Amino acid sequence: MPPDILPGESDGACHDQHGGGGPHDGDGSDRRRYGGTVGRHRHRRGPVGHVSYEAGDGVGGTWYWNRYPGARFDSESWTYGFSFSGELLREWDWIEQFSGQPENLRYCNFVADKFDLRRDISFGARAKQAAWDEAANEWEVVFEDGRRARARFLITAIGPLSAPTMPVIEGAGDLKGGCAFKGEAYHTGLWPHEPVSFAGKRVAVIGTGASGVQTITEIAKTVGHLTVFQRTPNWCAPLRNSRIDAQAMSKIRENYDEIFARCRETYGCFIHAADPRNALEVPAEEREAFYEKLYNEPGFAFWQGNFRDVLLDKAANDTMTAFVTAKIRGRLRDQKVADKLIPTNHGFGTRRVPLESGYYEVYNQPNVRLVDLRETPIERITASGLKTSDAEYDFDMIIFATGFDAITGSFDRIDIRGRDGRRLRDKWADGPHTYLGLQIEGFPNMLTLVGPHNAATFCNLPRCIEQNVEWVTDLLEHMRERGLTQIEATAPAEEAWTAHVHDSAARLLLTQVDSWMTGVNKNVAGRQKRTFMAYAGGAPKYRDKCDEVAARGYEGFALT
Ligand code: NA7
Repeated sequence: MPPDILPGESDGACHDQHGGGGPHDGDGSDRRRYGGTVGRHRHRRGPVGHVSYEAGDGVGGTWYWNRYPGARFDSESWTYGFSFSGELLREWDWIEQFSGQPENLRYCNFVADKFDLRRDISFGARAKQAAWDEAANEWEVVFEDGRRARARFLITAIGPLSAPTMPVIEGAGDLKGGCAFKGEAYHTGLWPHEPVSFAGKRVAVIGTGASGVQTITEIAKTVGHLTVFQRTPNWCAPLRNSRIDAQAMSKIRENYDEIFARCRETYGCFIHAADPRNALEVPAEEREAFYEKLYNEPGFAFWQGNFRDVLLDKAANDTMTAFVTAKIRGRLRDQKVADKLIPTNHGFGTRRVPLESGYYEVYNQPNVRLVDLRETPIERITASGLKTSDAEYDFDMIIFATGFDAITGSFDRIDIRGRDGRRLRDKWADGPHTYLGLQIEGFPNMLTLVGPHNAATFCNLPRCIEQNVEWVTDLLEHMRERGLTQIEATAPAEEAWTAHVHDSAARLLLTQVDSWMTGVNKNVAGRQKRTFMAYAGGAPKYRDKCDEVAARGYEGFALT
């Protein structure tokens, strides 16, 4: 007998692979102690037998792959950890407000050890194909190394930002190799496990998204000479990280219930809730004072805790953007460099905001140079460095911080075939079509944790992943109790949800800007057009909708 649940290849975050019905602490006192929020979560191994397949050689997902210097949370650590186990919350101490990658990976390993998860995970298994076998009512998954697995349910936990992309530049090669450069070359999302030294080296970084900003800031501390190649500047805001001492940690621990309850109520499950006022209704002086206060607060306070309309209304956004512009100018000695670093084609917060710890000051260093690729594009990567339209550069190392084929890329890299051999890639050729971002018509028994059209993509991820996992776990229990063996979204339900996803995004300013959030990746064929791929109605509304669907006996699904 095949196992009933086959979680998919998991190269998303560690929570992607471990949230799924595995961990349990079975301690009733935890539930009492941590009350509603934590008590809601499941304390048991999955409802039926399952095996997990993981592309990496260890747990951690995002925190396994993204080992680049400076990689860390942008969410407060104590809002990002798993909430399902009081015991885990009691045992784990966060040491920084925004924990760094090595500690995050240690956390993922701690969780895997504590709940004995490794015995259910097959590592080094990158899925290549997944096909629905109608006669057997099962999925068959084929992995790159030839392994095969069959299961009644296929649960994908493959991550929204887990398919790295190399730039389409002559000589850059692809992820498998072929780079013309003879020195050290790394992609931030595939960073080596061995230590990398920057001391005395001439280093190039291509890309200034969240990964580039973190990398640049960290390596500038030790690098010989750094050249940053920027195509589109991003608006960044200060992270304001700090240590968490024992006293602060025990306070956090006492407040976990309130913390998770607050996260449940906010748009993206962050600790920061939007201010109920509209920016332009507030007198200018008071508005500036509010911006100043938020700018000095840690994390996404400035982005997510701002006036309710700054991400919706251009005039309101302009006031916020002007405030940040002045801040950036004040941090840079050379205003010509400031001109290059300040975005002019989009307002603050309309792309994913990288949080930084001294990023702008890096450009005040005499050994750091910024090259604006809008003025002088890269023509090709060479054996000794790269050539732009006006100069040749020699380097010891090139770092590609060029991002991911976001949200659907991890699906596209697997040949997924549903009913009658229909390819998912073809079905989604003009953008994803899903029901609740969790299921797809024509692909029975495949459930997509943090899939496209799911609220989880724009979320403090573990919070939304836990919601996805609980919902899927309840669904599987519901089916098992009733002897049901197949679930599939109906076409009308899928159509309605897809339309609703598009409607939910229409009012956001960010839909007017190219970014991974709007499905644009100039390095991937077919990803030049904006296609909104996440649910933008906010996590609370999404959760309510999922609960309502379940309460109505999984309305919109055909269950047989
Ligand atoms: P991002 O945010 O997609 O950033 C990728 C960067 O690489 C961005 O600045 C791109 O410029 C740049 N890029 C990509 N291709 C090229 C080429 N061909 N030439 C020059 N520059 C290029 O990825 P990250 O890894 O930083 O972050 C992804 C998310 O992961 C992040 O938001 C967090 O949520 C976690 P462009 O903007 O396309 O002009």
